[in-house]
Amino acid sequence: MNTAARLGAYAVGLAVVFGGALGLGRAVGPTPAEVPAHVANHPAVALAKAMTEGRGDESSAGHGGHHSGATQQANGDTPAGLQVSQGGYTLNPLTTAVTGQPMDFKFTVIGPDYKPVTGYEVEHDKKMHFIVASRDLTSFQHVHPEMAPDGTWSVKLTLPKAGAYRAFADFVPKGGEKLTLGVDLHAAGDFQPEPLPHVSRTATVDDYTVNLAGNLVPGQSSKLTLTVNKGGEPVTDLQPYLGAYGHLVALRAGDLAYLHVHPEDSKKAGPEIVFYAEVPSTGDYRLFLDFQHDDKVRTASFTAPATLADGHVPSAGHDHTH
Ligand SMILES: [Cu+2]
Repeated sequence: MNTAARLGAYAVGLAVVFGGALGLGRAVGPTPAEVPAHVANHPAVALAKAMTEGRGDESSAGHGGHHSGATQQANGDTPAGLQVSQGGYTLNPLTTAVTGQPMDFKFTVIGPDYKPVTGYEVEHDKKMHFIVASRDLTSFQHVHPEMAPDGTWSVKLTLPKAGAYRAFADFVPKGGEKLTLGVDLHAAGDFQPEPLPHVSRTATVDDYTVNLAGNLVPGQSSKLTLTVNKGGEPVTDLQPYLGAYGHLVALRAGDLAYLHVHPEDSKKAGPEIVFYAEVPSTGDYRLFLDFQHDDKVRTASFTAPATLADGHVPSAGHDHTH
């Protein structure tokens, strides 16, 4: 992006940053499309493309699990969740001593008037979606805090192990734009970092197997189809959860950029759940699907690399660049 375009992007400010993924997704359309010119011509993408020359099939890319690709931004938009303060709103944790024990985690969102925000729009049945993921992306929780009249949110939370976590508050302040603010939490104790789980199109949770079809393509609205099976049989009686048959959160490996993923409106209760995700860059993403069946919400997790439009995974350059 040249300087003028970059300034233009800043000028439209909120719309780009907060609504960018959806906006571009709509412009490009849900059906497979060519990489937009501004993306295709971006030096990082051109470089990534050049680096994929002679690249083998996807499975070889997935072989390494983590580090399957370089993280190169496809456009100038700032992904959500990377900032604790944005657009005049600040995520303010009130609970500072975080432990592995069950706790009542409290926070406020401070608004442009420096006071806790008390007015929120309802989105997906809730005023506040609170996501907590370990920084190594091996743990994920999606919970819904309750707000006191003074704007203090609280939620029962147990961090499963010691280490660093990222907490995301995903909300729409009354009269404002959709925002996702993020803050780090640190659970004391003996910390054993785990590598990013290997790239896989299959995830299991309890008796359920979920398959992932579709590729994440930087700068494009990418169709992802998740198919839920139980004991080898397709599940056709998924229960609506928060107004949809599934909710998908995508976090970028490396910085935990938070992706807004939009479900396709569907009256069909499975086995397929369709989403449109737009990733801002190449690199690996961790996808977390929440779905409800037999009155229980479960989470299926996948590691997926963002690919170029032809399905190739750009290489980080450590295995075959010469
Ligand atoms: Cu939620």
